[in-house]
Amino acid sequence: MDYQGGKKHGQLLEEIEVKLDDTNKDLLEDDLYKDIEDLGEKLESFKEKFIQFDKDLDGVIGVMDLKRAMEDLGQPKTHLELMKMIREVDKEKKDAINYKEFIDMMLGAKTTVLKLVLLFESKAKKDEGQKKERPAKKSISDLP
Ligand SMILES: [Ca+2]
Repeated sequence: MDYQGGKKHGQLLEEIEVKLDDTNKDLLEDDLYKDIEDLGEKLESFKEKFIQFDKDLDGVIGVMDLKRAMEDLGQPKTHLELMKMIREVDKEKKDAINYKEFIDMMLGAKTTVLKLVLLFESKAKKDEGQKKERPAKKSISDLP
């Protein structure tokens, strides 16, 4: 989260964490999810992932957020690919993924590209252990 330091960013981050914590609390009490093992821990990690992907911290993962997040992961995608990834998850058809949709995706049975990326990334992080490197692959095709 070293992307855009400064006071404003810190405040936004705090605000969104409070908001997502509230949603997590509601979800923990939701009958729909009561059978899921370690739900609290899972929701906590989903919250962190969501924030990692919501680059501008406005509460939804839009196409520009996803573009930057995928670049951070060293997996740049075309606009079309990004839109496809979002539309797989975006039930409200707003061309962005809100937190509830994100949770439904992570807990749901459906396999989406974004979910695969997240699962793969978690595993890669574990395998990587202490080593911390930020892939910064950019190419001419990524220019707007
Ligand atoms: Ca956003």
